[in-house]
Amino acid sequence: MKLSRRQVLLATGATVLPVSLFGATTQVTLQPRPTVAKIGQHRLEMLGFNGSVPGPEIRLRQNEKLNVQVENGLDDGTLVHWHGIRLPNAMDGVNVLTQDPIAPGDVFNYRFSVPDAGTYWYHSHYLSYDQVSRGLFGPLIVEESVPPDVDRDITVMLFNVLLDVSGNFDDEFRPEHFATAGRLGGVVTAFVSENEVLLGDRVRLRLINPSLDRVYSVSISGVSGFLVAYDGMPFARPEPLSTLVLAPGQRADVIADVTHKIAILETSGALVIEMAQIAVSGQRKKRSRAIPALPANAHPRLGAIKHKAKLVMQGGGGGKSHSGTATWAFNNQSGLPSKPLISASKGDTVQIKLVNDTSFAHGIHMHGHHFWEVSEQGERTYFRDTTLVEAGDTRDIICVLDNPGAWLLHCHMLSHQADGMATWLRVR
Ligand SMILES: [Cu+2]
Repeated sequence: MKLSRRQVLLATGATVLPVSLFGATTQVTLQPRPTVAKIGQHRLEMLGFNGSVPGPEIRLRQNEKLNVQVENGLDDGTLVHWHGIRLPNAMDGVNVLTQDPIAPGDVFNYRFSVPDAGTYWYHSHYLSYDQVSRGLFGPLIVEESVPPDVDRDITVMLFNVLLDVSGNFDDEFRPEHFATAGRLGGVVTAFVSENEVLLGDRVRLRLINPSLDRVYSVSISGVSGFLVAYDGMPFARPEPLSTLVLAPGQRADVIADVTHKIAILETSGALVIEMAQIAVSGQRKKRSRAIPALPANAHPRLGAIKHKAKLVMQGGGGGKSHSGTATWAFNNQSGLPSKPLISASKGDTVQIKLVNDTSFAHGIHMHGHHFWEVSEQGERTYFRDTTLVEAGDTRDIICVLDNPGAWLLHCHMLSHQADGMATWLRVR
């Protein structure tokens, strides 16, 4: 189900106003509740927003306002986080740092505007290792003021589930799920928002990895085109499309021309798994114009580096010992510390050295900001909100902390976060 701005406004009886004059508001209700969901060929008892996995696609234009009423239909508390959106801290949906959980039966209204165009997503951020793995996530699409010239705009969410011996959804977390690469399900699939295209169509594919722990190596057959953005943020120059590595939380935008039926393939293991197919139902004349870069989002202005910090990832199976109290730790501390990793003034530029001293990869996500990944040669490269640091690797990131509040910095392998990998940044 896709909720466009217009449909939502019509459904709520609101008036559509020109964005440039008043700034339109999109009103959405999200109700997390138990749901029977179709995952691959399986019908499974899970959780969903508004009865579906993924939850409804929320779509609005850059700089518009979003009002989301969350009505908790679960037996547990819940919270919703808007991954990658630069929003006021109080709307970030993080337990302890920004709000208390929404109790069963209670309602909470999230209100914020969306300053950056691109591909984002929303998900539960309370008991998230459990609630996200059960299906509480959905796409959040922010359209450019002038969208690129494409025939179809298709969302692709990569997901997997673990089944028990009876073929039901396996909701158990075992110690090895927390202490290794995570809880990786054998049913690997992709939810695509459209099932048919025409040969010659120019398509935008928005790939999102909402999975609990799994890193995908994705290749896309049947198209010829370019990679144009990571984590919502456009590249100055589109890059040739090759295999895409997406850690939990990460996104990639592709613009490409259809040359054959499309297959979304997972290629990280020995087996190639076809996660989804998009059929061809006819033909149109192919565009001759080159695929353009997306319009840039506003980047923060870099200053001299005011704070330098090191974040050492520790623990896990086969890992060295540390003095944290759980399986994993950051800087010898498991779970959210009382003091932030960095306490900055608004606008400070900071550098964080991410050191992976474990035997597993970690996808580190910063809330409320994007940051630059820095190459080994010391050059700023991609502007992202989640960075994958492989076992034994080190990566510097540089960030302008320009959004006041208390912001979580954590591993987005949510099994790792649940078992120790979280810290935070303070911006005053
Ligand atoms: Cu991790």
